[in-house]
Amino acid sequence: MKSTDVIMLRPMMPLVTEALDRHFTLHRADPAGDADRFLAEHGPRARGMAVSGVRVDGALLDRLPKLEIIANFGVGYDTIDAAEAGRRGIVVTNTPDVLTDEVADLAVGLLLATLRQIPQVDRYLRAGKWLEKPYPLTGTLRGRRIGILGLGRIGRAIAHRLEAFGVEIAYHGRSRQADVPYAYHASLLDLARAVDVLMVVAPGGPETRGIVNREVLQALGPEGVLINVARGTLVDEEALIAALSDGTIQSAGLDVFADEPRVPAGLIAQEHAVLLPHVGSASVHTRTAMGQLVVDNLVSWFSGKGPVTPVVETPWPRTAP
Ligand code: 8YV
Repeated sequence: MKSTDVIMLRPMMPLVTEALDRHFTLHRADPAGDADRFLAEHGPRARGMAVSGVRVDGALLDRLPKLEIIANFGVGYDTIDAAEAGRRGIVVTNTPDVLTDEVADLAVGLLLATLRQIPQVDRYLRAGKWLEKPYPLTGTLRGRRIGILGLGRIGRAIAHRLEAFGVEIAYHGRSRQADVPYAYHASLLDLARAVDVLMVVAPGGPETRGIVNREVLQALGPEGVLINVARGTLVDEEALIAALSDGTIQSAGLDVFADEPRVPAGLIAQEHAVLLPHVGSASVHTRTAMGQLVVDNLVSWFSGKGPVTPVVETPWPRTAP
């Protein structure tokens, strides 16, 4: 395996880099260097690629004629054209399961932080304002109806946690799921009408771009709270800024943004919103497990044992087209 060429277009965590360096001939692009030259030099021989947040489309794949596998760091792989990879016989892998609990924990934490204004209350104390008067009373989770957009692995883990809080839970996704006790709504708009918290946990990509739009926010209503731990692209950020500014909804807790790490000034200006820098999976424990799964996928593949966690677009064993 050591003679197998693997490329890395952007820096990844040391665990991944060091392990890939041990197992393969790893070529790492210099972030300050000439990407085009790197691809011209190493692209023709690369059989494996480890990626994190790199856009992988047909034009890039054209430069990687020997590529067999793309190992993505992250469960979401909306930056990768996996269907195109599949057409070319390239396997794409992601890092499911190992981050489910971490992201679900963070989502619940973000919900509570948003409703009870935990960051704002902390800022209040530090500014010495408690000496003047108590912090004003906040909103609550009590009596809330929670709508989950995307009842996949993470959505289910969030719902499972929320059951313990004694709140009503409903969901919307591509299809009704027979094995859950939560109310299903066939459209996102119907779900938004039926709840006052919308938790976004669905995948990014062209199919879901901007689906949380002005109409959905209006349906959520003046008590409404939007929580997003999935991808910023699902939310029409301009519509959200307007909805937060004019009271169409009450508040938002966001871990993800459409153009990370750039966050619109219109969102930063919303004192009552809670904004996090995409940290859903960002604990040492979970990022280590994710990094290890990236390595395991590449090692397994080049040992002839197939991918560990292939994505649905590139199933393994391969199914006939
Ligand atoms: C990743 C994520 O850590 O898994 C995902 O889809 O969004 C995060 O958990 C992130 O993509 C890596 O930067």
